[in-house]
Amino acid sequence: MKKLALLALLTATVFLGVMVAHAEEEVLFSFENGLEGWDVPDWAYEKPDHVQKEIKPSDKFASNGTKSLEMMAEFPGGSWTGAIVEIQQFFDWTNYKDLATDIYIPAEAPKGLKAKFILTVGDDWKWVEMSRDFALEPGKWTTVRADLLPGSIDWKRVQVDDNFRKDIRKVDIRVVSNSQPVYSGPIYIDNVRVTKK
Ligand SMILES: [Ca+2]
Repeated sequence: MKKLALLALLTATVFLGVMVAHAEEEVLFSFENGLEGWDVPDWAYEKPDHVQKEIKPSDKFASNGTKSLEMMAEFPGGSWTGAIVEIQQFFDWTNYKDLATDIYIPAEAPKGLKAKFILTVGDDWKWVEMSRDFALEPGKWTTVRADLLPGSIDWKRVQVDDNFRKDIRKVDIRVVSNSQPVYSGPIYIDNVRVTKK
């Protein structure tokens, strides 16, 4: 009987372990195999207030594995400018609670750059920006994280519900200089991930 109880306890422990593992993060893009489908949208090359120059895989910095996406940008200062990268892919994130990525700018880069996610959602391809942004710390990885749960207030002018979560069509990451700072150089993006509920 004691053996049975012990077996039951062991089984329960293993089961619990599996449950905990399920709550972990799931890496979507780590750029270990190139750009993995990420690109700069054509319109962003045509708009003068968009200042990304080129993107490529890099092994200079990584927050997951050994490689990341390097985006070169030239923020001139004096007005709003943004640098953007995008993946066009369908995602159903009904079973996930948040979306995150890590962004690195070199130690010699200025303070003041800010980053956020933008999603394209649903049949009408609605452009949905985050309602807040994350200040990038020179010389450090900064995690940009957005709540995906129903009722989330992380997204502008949209009701986050299961319809929103299950029909994501594009994910964009945008780094912005709002008049300040001036910066010409690389921005490294890695470890785009979602966390299970
Ligand atoms: Ca990586």
